[in-house]
Amino acid sequence: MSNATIIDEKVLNECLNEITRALLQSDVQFKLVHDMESNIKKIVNLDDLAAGHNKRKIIQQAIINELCKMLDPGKPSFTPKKGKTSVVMFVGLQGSGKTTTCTKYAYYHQKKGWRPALVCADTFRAGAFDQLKQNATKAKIPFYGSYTESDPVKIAVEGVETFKKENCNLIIVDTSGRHKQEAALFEEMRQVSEATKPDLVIFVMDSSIGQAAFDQAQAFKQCFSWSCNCYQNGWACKGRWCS
Ligand SMILES: Nc1nc2c(ncn2[C@@H]2O[C@H](COP(=O)(O)OP(=O)(O)OP(=O)(O)O)[C@@H](O)[C@H]2O)c(=O)[nH]1
Ligand SMILES: [Mg+2]
Repeated sequence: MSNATIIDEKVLNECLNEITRALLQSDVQFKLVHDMESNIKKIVNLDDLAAGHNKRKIIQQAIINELCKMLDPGKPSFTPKKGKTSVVMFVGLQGSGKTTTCTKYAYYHQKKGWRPALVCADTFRAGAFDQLKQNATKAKIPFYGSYTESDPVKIAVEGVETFKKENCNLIIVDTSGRHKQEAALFEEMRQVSEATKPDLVIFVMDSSIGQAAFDQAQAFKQCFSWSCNCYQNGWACKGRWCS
């Protein structure tokens, strides 16, 4: 577009095609890309623009707005409340970055004046507690976990209670993962969340998984929002199949 002398329909279409192709190649959902393209075309009406208008700038702004809209959930992000203890639980498949992100989240809030603490409710993977301990020690954040207890729900509850007594106002519960979406993992997440009543559940995933993020996020979300607890073929039913 920078090289074109006249900005017309053809130049705009070429520009949008290039953006569309890049997004589709990066595995962005077709509907999102299609909606973005038609919204930009609706906003940028080249025929109605008077000669004095800077068409390049108008197109550029419309594109930026639409790209940002794709990532905007439309509501403010969660912030812990002053004078209250918030519990935040991290979930995700194995190796998705939960433990690392828990520490970053705690560190970020510590710098902002909160009193965070980390609870290791991962009893599934060997070395999980040592990993959280190392991260927490480095970031100077109190932590709770056990080398011997095998019940994640018990550890989570004990950890939350301990830190509530110690006046921590942001208790972060790290949980275990599995290499795929498994009934056992969802059941464990449901139990930990029922026992600790988190104010926020954060789903962690690798940004390179593309559209699979949608199915994974939805599968985890169903652990927390439906009432039926049975599993069918490894999937949480959550009222979808049972009466
Ligand atoms: N490049 C990159 N690597 C990351 C990031 N977050 C975590 N990792 C790495 O990914 C690997 C797994 O991270 P963990 O935080 O242990 O993941 P997890 O979800 O807690 O894993 P499990 O507890 O086994 O389920 C580690 O080697 C991390 O160093 C990130 O944002 N970028
Ligand atoms: Mg972990």
